[in-house]
Amino acid sequence: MQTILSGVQASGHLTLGNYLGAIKNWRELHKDGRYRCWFFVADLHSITVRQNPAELRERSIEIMTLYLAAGLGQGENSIFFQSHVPQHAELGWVLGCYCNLGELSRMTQFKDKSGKNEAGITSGLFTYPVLMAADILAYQADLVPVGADQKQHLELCRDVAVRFNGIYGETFKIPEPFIPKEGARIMSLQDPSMKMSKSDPNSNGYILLLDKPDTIMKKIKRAVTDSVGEVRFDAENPERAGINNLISIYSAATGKDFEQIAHEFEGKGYGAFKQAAGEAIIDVLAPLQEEYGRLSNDKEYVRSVYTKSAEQAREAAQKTLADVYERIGFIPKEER
Ligand code: ATP
Ligand code: LTN
Repeated sequence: MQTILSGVQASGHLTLGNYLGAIKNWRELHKDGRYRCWFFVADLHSITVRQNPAELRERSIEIMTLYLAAGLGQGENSIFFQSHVPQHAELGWVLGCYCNLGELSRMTQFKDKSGKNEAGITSGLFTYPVLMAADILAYQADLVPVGADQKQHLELCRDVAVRFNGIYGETFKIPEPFIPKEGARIMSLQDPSMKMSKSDPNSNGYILLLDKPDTIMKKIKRAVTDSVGEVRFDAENPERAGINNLISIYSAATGKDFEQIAHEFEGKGYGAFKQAAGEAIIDVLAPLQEEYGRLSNDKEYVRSVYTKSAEQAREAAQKTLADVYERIGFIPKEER
């Protein structure tokens, strides 16, 4: 059986980008039944930028509940909080000693985020990809389903794993990214040159998984388009980035390809298309929202899942960590 692992930061409410780029594909891979899956709320990662403690707590539970509402809790999966498994941070320390400053300096997410926040660039924001590598390698993951923005972090993870294996012998499995064909990079509805992000200060830029139907429709109707007025995906023209983004969203939400969509809306203009896109998103999110409502009244169940899962995660990650420590030359602990 192959192993799948992925996580989302607890840095905001989950967006349609997180869903179409990541969680929807986790669910599809999980349903496939061929994988042992580990999904976690990356709370350790989210403090690389300052978080309010009460909000962090609330959002962490919200994300966990959304994972379960998306159906990830069924079967043999483990769904847990990263901070409940100390092995992530321990392995992160080790891997940081096999990763060069130059490699970390090239990470575009670091450049983007530190550019926005020059006053408070922490070393945690800089070494974030090392912790992410530890998350993945601790479970010997084969496949990591993420959006396109995480591809570079995954390459770094692979490089560090190959380097470590080169020095100490086969220790880590080398993971592959799984990036979806449609939905891998959903852009902001207000500025289609930026990715849709849960930490965007402009709430019209994103659709949240828990947005009400009328809010979703309003945000889609306000989405930036152009004056061409033709519903056809046109990668060549940067002015069409807004409509291209809406077409990608519609495609990921309905499974229709770009040609079918162009045909469906031939001669119909943006008004009719936006109405259909809004409805498609509302339809995709409705079952998730309904299940979320049910599970948020069943806190005991949610707690039981993440508690049991963290135990399984600690056990699996400890196996890798013990092997790593031994190979490095640390003295084994006497277990009493
Ligand atoms: P932040 O804005 O705090 O950086 P984020 O919304 O970018 O957060 P992450 O926690 O960094 O979210 O991402 C979780 C997962 O969702 C990752 O796999 C990421 O690739 C995917 N993802 C995030 N935003 C998008 C997007 N706009 N389109 C497609 N996938 C996305
Ligand atoms: N860096 C990811 C979140 C994340 C992750 C991971 C994804 C943390 N650890 C391990 C996949 C595997 C992000 O989306 N910003």
